[in-house]
Amino acid sequence: MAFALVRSVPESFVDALVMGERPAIDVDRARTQHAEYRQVLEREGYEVRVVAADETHPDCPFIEDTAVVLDTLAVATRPGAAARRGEVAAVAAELERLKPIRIIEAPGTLDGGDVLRMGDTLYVGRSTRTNDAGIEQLAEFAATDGLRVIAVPVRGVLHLKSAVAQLDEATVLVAPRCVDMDLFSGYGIIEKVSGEEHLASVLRLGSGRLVTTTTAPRTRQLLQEHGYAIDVVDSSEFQAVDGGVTCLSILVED
Ligand code: CIR
Repeated sequence: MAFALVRSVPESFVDALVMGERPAIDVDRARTQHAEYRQVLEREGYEVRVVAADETHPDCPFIEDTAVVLDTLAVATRPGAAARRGEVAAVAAELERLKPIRIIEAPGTLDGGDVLRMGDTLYVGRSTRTNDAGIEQLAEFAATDGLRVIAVPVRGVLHLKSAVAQLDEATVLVAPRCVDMDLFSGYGIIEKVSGEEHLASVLRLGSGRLVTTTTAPRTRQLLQEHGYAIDVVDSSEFQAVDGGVTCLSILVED
C-alpha cells in the first residue's frame, strides 16, 4: 500500500514564512484546497494519513520539508528556517511506524523540498535552507540504501524542487535560470514556460500521473502536449507563501 502523509492547515497559517511581501491568506480557502489535494491523492490510490495541525508552527502543512523517505530509512530533517524545526518531531513519530529514522544534526540543515530523487540519485539543492553539512549527512544515510547524492546550487527560488521537477524516470521540468542545467544533461529536459517559472510546480505520483496547479496553465498544456496525464489543483493560498504542490505531502511508495 502506498501512503501519503499530509498535515492539516492551522489558523496560524496566515503567519507562514514568505520570501517577498506578506500576502493576505484565506485559511478557509487553504483548507478547501488542502482537502481537494488530499482527494487527488486518495483517488490515485494513496492511503492518506493526516498529521494534526500545530498552531505554533504556521508552516506545518508544508510537511515535505520535515522528512525524506529513502528505501529502507527515513531521514528527519533539520529545516533551514529555525522557526520550522519544531515541525519535525510529529512527522518523524508517524514515519517511525514505517521505517527506521535517521536524524540530520546541527550544524547541518536540510529541507525536504531540496531533495529530488531520480532513480538511484538524490539531487540536493544547496539553497538558503539546505547547507553542505546537511547534504553530507544525507549522503551518508543515502549510501546505506545505495543512493548517491549530487549537490545542486539553487538560485532565485526557495528550494530545488521549485526549480526542477521529475516528469518521469528520464525527464525533468526545469526553470533554466535557477539551476545549472548541465547537471541534468543526462535527462530529457523540458524548460518551464517563461513567466510561469515560479508558478509551475509538479508532483509526480507513483502511477506516473502528474499533479500541477491552476496557476500554470501554459505549463500544463505543454506537459499534456508531451503526453503526460495530469491532475490540476488550485493551491493559490499555499503558493502565496512559496509552497508548491510537492511540499504538501510526503509520499511513501510500496
Ligand atoms: C517556507 O518558507 O518554509 C514555507 N512558507 C514554504 C515552504 C515550501 N516548501 C516546499 O516547497 N518544499
